[in-house]
Amino acid sequence: MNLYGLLASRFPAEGEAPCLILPDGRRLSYAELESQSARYGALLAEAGLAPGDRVAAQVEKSAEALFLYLGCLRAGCVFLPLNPAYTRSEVAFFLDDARPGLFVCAPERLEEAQELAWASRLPLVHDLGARGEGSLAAAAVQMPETFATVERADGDLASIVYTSGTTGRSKGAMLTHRNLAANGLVLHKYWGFRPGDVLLHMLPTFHVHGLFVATHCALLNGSPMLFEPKFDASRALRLMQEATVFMGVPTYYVRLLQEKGLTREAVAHMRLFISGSAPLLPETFSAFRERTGQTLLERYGMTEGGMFTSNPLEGERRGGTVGFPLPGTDVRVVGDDDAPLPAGEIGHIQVRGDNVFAGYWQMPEKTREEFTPDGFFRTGDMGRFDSEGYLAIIGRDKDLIISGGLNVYPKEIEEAIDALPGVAESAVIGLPHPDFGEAVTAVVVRGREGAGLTGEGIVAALKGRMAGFKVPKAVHFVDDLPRNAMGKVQKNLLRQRFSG
Ligand code: MLC
Ligand code: AMP
Repeated sequence: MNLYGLLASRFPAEGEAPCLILPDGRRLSYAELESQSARYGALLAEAGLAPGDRVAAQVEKSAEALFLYLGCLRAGCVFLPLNPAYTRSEVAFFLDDARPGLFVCAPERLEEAQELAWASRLPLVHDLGARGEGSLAAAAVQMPETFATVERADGDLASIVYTSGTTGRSKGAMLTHRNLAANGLVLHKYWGFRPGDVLLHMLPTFHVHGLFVATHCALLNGSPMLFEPKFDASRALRLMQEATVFMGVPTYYVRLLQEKGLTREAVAHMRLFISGSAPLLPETFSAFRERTGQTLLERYGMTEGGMFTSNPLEGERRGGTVGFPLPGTDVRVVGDDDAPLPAGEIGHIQVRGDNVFAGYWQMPEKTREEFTPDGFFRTGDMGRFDSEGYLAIIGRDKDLIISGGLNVYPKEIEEAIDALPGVAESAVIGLPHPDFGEAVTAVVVRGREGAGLTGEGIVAALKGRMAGFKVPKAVHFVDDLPRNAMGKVQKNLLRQRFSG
């Protein structure tokens, strides 16, 4: 079934029920969500986009951006969200790889978008601003308020979300209508969504966490969302007076804890705080409980399949763990031979289920490598089940840094640094950071012409070439990189040397 059809089947009978409550005071009802998403669906169809065609959107979070996502589902198109922080060259790669039938950009980047579209021979560009301005919304207004949602089979694609690749190039994770529906239904039930819930939505909508996990739960519940453009700790505290559920990455909780106003009284209206996308430090878990009397519910997931495990709503939410496999998801911890390990032993985490993605866009080889013969996806995370079935994430066997909930693949940054004049070689590592959890850190060896090279110079050279969250927060210089007998850089030694 079309995922939109499933969501709409849960919308409140009372069409005037609020769906989006925006910072400027606008309140958009579920009836408006239906009519607006119809307009966007009709616009895509009229523009000649067929089911299966991709729609790339690099836009700020807004009600209109959500209409576009839902309109895309309704027209059977495949939604491809892109972080607004991505630079021209990063976007060029995604457009070239996914070949969307429509690229929606921010108004201030329209000229750049048109150049990119021309270079990649894309047929259509529109712009959409944070306040709903731009040619896309202007065209949608002209469209009818009703649109027959296109039928889709379970295995048809609903979205492609790019995740960085270990080779430095991103891979597009193909998510089907079934993947998203299955995960949405399970989370809605597991986290006990109920009448009266109000979701405080401060996550970005270019990723799985904000776009699917948070939004689908609210829509399946017919609940209002306080739909905020970005996370702001003091504003979050104010809005929690009206909300019941909040979802965030650990950085949000670290920042909330810095607010003097975070007290039991301030969060008395809230019933549930969920954390994920990066490791939650035990001290954050404990401090939050001490200050608020509320226990964070930590869950674990990935772009390639939404959520895999969760701490329980009822029963003990155990700090330092990500809880139990969700209903419908098989989760196993295996050795190097893919054979399951007993509880207590550390191994590779693998997952299987209706939520697990259909593969990487146009990468059949890579897709095959990442699945076992019996259909489990290799997450690249290392973990251990305890005797009661709680899973703890122990580390990663992929070279990945997670900074403020955003993934950075060191290889991509190393390639960019190595290409700078005066650099012989580099290694990029993640070091503990009080706000972002991990901070991207570069360790650089100067080359023959590198006497004048400085950390500031390297940072300045990288800015503008890559999204800001990938740019190293610190640069250290060394004479040589430590290597093992195989010639591989020993990043653990660098982490030991430079942390603290
Ligand atoms: C922004 N900056 C970051 C950063 N975000 N640096 C490191 N890590 C980050 N995550 C940099 C900018 O480049 C800029 O640098 C400066 O910080 C200020 O930018 P900003 O946009 O004003 O920052 P801020 O609003 O404070 O954003 C930080 C943040 C945000 C943590 C609130 O990144 C965020 O909302 N992260 C959540 C991401 C997320 O949704 N992840 C889920 C992925 S899904 P300069 O130098 O230019 O000033 C997933 C699956 C799952 O992982 O399990 O959920
Ligand atoms: P992404 O590719 O952005 O979806 O990031 C997915 C990765 O985030 C996972 O493979 C994990 O490494 C990490 N992750 C998500 N949730 C958690 C969590 N609760 N604890 C530790 N790591 C997590």
